Amino acid sequence: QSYKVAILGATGAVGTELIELLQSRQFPVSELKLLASPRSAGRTLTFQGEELPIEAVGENSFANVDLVLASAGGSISKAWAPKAVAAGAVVIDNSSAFRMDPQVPLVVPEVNPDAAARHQGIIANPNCTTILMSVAIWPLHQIQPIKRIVAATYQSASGAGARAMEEVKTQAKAILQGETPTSEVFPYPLAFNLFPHNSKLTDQGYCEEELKMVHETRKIFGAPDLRITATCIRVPVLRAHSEAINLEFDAPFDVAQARELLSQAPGVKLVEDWQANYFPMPIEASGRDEVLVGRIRQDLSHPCGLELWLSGDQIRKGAALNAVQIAELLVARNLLQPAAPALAT
Ligand code: 2RA
Repeated sequence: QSYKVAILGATGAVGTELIELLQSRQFPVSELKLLASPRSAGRTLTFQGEELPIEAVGENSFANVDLVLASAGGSISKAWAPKAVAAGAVVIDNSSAFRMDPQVPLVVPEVNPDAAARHQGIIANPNCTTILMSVAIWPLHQIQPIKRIVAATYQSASGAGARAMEEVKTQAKAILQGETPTSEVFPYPLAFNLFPHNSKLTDQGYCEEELKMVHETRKIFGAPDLRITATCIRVPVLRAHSEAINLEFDAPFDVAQARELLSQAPGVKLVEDWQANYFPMPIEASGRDEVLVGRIRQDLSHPCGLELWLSGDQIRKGAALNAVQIAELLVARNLLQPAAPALAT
């Protein structure tokens, strides 16, 4: 069985990673459509050795398409995902547009794969920080329900797209040459600097990025009362997010047991060499599928607290890989039916 797949947002950092992953993971693609904004139309991208044209997304873009992988921002997903579903496609959406819609499953395959079966045409890919944290803490939550999470994130420029990655490099060069860096993507220079995530602030004093971790984690875990707080910081790193996570349980969680669980957890690679003071770093997480987890230790301020540190590739497991793994899950569970071939007229 193979599927006609469309990538909406094919020219973005996540879109190009989706193309690479469909190829490297040998997803059964019978035909690939590359959809983007009109300004990208006409360019080509290579898939399985073939130069494919990038088309401007339009009313007929989804005819006979079985699966759409969307990563072009919330407004594009809102405009086109319902039309793709109406045309018979299943949409895996990387934007935040539908994540909290009760009819839309929010899925991390290592955590809540069964939720995918409840889709009614759209499945939402969680925010990158939520995916990376969920993969790392779910194995612990299964042993002892987590009562409270305190997260601090160190988010790479890639979360704001390919232009942001280029900008931080240009800024660094300018500073090293004694010039004043300029900023377009971010309101402030990121090179040799850091600042609270500049997503919209709410009246609770939290930004939208922080509230995504709160609400999305509760939905994925099916734990509406899970207490979570987050502080999200943009840091001058290219493409991997890191997170300092503090977990509180009802009873003490044995550190050795936590380490053992995470050493075998799906999607996790334990990175800990205490003698060498060697732990997860974004430069080592970049380009990898796994979430690197380490520095697992007893919280010395609370007998039922546990601390851990993680780094994960924001573009890969934080977005494109998780979406492709959801697609693989749909295929494995027969939840993706290829469109009936159009009857010859
Ligand atoms: C960010 N998670 O890092 C958001 C969007 N990818 O900015």
